[in-house]
Amino acid sequence: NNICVIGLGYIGLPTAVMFANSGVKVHGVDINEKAVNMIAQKQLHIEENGLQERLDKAIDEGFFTVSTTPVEADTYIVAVPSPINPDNTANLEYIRQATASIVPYLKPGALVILESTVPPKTVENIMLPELRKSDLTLGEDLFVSHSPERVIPGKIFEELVNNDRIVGGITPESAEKTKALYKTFVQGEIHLTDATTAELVKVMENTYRDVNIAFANELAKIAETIGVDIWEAIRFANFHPRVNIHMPGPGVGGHCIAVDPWFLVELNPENAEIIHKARLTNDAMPQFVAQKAKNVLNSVQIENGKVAVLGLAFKGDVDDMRESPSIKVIEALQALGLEVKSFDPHIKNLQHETQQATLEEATKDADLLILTTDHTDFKQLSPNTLTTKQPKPFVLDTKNALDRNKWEQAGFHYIKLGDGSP
Ligand code: SAJ
Repeated sequence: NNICVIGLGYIGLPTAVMFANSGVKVHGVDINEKAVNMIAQKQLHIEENGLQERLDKAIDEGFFTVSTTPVEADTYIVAVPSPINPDNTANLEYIRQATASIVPYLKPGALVILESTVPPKTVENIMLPELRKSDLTLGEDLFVSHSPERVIPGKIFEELVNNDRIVGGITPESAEKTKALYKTFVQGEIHLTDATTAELVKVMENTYRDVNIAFANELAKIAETIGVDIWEAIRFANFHPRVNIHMPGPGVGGHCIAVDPWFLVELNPENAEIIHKARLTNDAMPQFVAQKAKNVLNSVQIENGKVAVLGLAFKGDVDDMRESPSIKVIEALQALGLEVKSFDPHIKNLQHETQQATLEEATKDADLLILTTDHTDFKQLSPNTLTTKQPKPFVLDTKNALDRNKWEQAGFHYIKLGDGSP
């Protein structure tokens, strides 16, 4: 058995090297020539714990090759992006093109697996019409399934092995064949169903999280009006055995949780009411945070203040800025007339125009610091090593990530999202 993986991003590359490290011959394909060249030289174009060692091993042992076009293989795994358009409808062109690209190489008995998260019915309505253009017969000598990835960036390798998987086939045999393949390294349970159910399950999981975070953000705003620390309140509520409230924050980023709920809104707008409202609530958080910063500065008569935004990545300890709330916080602060500098130790190569400053440059003239990403580096930062402007600057913690005492002792005025401060 050998595998051709289409799409070498955050999911495709780790999955490819996992199979290769388990002794399966893998060929990886990406349309991004630069990424392909880098990978061929054992260089990473993405950051993920444990990826470098595993890629080195896969290539050194001769189990992993890469190119920009597909090759003949027994199994194809499609892991390409499924983003949303500016009008929040799904863009399935990459899925369609990736599927079309493998059709000329399909042999009798081939298995095609979709890993990308997609709106329910994508396998049926987008992939199968392309696959029917081959000489093979679906369900007879061409097997197709959806095996959505469920791994969290930062812990991808741990979760690839240990998480349960949901595998949905266009026929039971398609699902069985997929399960047998993933058993190579998956230690979690592999649950079998049909393709459309698997598509819905995956989108539901991320939507659950988005709605729950929107609920937490709503509670944070309510708590502020009555001077209660929402983080403490949520911690207490979650001692209840049937309560699991998520955490508030500056918004929801990443390419999954801020995207997938829109698939359900597009599918059935009349019934996706809470889902839609939750999306809008989370999308409004950057503006809320920026306005809170502005109000704090106004309360001490600072008009056109200087703000340092700490964190550009969409969440802690990753290097990924896709849909990052930090970028939207920066834009909202600028629209309110504030001058912004930003710093993120995980973002290299000036991936964004706002990433211009070092920590020192960003903070030395700042009237207010905003922590938007809970990187470990920020949690461990000693604030007394920072040169600060006088009178004492504010630090607005939107992730409950900083130690209040430490920052107050270093001469900052500490405030937190959702704790009733001004
Ligand atoms: N966030 C909050 N409050 C929380 C948790 C997260 O504001 O309590 C924010 C984060 O700061 C971030 C965003 O939500 O901006 C999303 O982060 P995340 O850690 O919740 O999720 P992702 O996007 O890194 O990964 C999710 C995971 N899905 C679920 O946990 C249901 C992962 O398992 C999926 O594989 C991944 O989406 C995906 O690829 O679909």
